[in-house]
Amino acid sequence: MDADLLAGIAALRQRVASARRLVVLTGAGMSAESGIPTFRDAMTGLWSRFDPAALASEEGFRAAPDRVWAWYAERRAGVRAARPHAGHRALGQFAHRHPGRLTVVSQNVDDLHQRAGNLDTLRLHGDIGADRWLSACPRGLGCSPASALPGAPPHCADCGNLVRPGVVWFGEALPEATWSAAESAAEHCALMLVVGTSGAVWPAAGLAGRARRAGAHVAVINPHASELDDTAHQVLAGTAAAVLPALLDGV
Ligand code: BV8
Repeated sequence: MDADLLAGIAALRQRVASARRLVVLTGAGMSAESGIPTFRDAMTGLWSRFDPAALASEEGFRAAPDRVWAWYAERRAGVRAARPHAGHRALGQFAHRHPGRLTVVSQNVDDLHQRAGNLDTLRLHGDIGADRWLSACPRGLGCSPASALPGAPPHCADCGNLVRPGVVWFGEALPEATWSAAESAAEHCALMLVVGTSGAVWPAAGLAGRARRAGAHVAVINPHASELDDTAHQVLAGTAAAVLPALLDGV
């Protein structure tokens, strides 16, 4: 790590030690060092190969259910094969040492934070491991899954309703209780760490500004420039797996 980054970490460690409440807002970059591709990183980003609107939206799913289902099946396999890295573990151990002081708010749909010990992570965009019915059952009796054809999403034997991934797609509202808990955490924290997000997706990206306006010190941790750098008081140009342990371990 270069001298600037080390100095930035040393200064921020003081704030971590004194912050009664700390929020860590994470994005796809938090999972990158666990081998899960980010959305926008030019070389590996999923969206550099796919059109997000076509895949991560209800319209896209209705238009091509098998293609979208296959994309999620591939990503689910990647999440199952991934392991939390030292940055996830640093957050889980911090929460264990300081019960009630840390709130992890994640845009990620994987379960790496939970597997590292942050069981109460607020997952704004849902859970890629969960399934739910695409529509309410038209008969109001509850759908009965038929045996799925290979590569196709499961469907209801009676009404044809499709099963979809339990994630929040573009144009869909975030889960209300999770979102309001995230807003409240942002407004009542002394320090917000924004880790591994481009700040491109709303309303999640707005949490950083909300924390700053409420008086929190906001620090971005990202090896590249992001749309939230101007909102932050401090930008640490490093990766999640390297910076978080240096910042949190021993505090
Ligand atoms: C909604 C789940 C309304 C699916 C995802 C203003 C306000 C409100 C909405 C909007 C708005 N402006 C525009 C919108 C619409 C839209 C939106 O934000 N569009 C964008 C593209 C402009 N928002 C929505 O549609 C949201 N819904 O607003 O609904 C509503 C209200 C009421 C009733 C009905 C409707 C829903 C958005 C959620 C979409 N779902 N995911 C799935 O995963 O398949 S979003 C998707 O993007 C992921 O969740 C991802 O986490 C998220 C954000 O991306 P990032 O996490 O930032 O990832 P990215 O690749 O961009 O960046 C990675 C970063 O990591 C980079 O900066 C990189 O440098 C860094 N990095 C790389 N390696 C490392 C690293 N950092 C640290 N360490 C490393 N090693």
